[in-house]
Amino acid sequence: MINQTTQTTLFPQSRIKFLDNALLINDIENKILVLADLHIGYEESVVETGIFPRIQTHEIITNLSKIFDKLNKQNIKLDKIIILGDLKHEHGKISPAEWRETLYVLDFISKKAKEIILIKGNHDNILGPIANKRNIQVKSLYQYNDILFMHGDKEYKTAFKHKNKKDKDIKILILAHLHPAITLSDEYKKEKYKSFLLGKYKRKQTYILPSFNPISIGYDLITGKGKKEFLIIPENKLKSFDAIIYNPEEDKAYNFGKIKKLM
Ligand SMILES: [Mn+2]
Repeated sequence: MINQTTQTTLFPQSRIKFLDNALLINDIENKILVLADLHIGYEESVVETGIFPRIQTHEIITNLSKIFDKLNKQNIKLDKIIILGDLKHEHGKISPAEWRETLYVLDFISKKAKEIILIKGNHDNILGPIANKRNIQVKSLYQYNDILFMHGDKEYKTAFKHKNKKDKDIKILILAHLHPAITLSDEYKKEKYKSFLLGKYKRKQTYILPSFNPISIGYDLITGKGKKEFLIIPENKLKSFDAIIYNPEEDKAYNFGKIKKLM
C-alpha cells in the first residue's frame, strides 16, 4: 500500500472494529458482523457488454470465507450478521441468477451466525420474496443498543415515528450506500482503494462502509469518479470525514485523515 505520513492504526480499545471490507461489533454480549452493498446480480446487468466474467458471487463467497477464517482464529462466534442494504442489484425484477445466487449467499452466511438481519436498500424493492423463502424479515433500519444501522438513502426520522425509537438513544450511526473509495498516489503510482469513512453527522459518530461488491471499487471521493448515489450526508460534510483503508495482508486499518486534506 502507498505510504502516507498520516497513517495510524485505529482505536484498539473500540468495540467497533474494521475487518476487511466489513465491520465487527465486538460487544461482551453480542458479536455482530456488518456487510454492505453486495449487489448480487450486478454482473448479470453488465455481462452483455462482455467485459465481466461471471465470477462475482464466487468472489463474494471467497471474501466472506476470509473474514470467517479470521474470526475463527480469534475464537469469535457471531451472534448476528447484518446486511446493510443492496444485497442484490436489480431494482425492478428478480433474474434467475439473482434468485439462485442471493439464496446461495444467504444460506452460506446463515451457517455462520445465529441471526441474519437484512436492511432494505434502494435496490431492495423486491428482496422480500427471496428473504421470505428463508423466513428472514427485511427491515428499514435496525437498532442495537446505541447503534443505529441503516442503508443511508433515506433519513431515519420518519421511520422513527412509527417505531417507538428515540434519537437521543442513538450515539453511533452505521451507513452504507455511497460505496466510498479514495485514490492514493505517490511519485510512482496511483491506486484506488475501497475506504471506510468515519466522522460526525447530527452529532453522532458515523461510519460509512465500503461496498462488499468485488467488481466495482466504488465512488472516488478524491477524483469524483465512479457512480455517485444520493446519500443523506451531503458531500461537503463528507469532506470532513476521515478515510480509513483496511489492509487485509497486515490485518490493520489505516486512517489517512480528512478527505479534504487528501484532495
Ligand atoms: Mn444503495
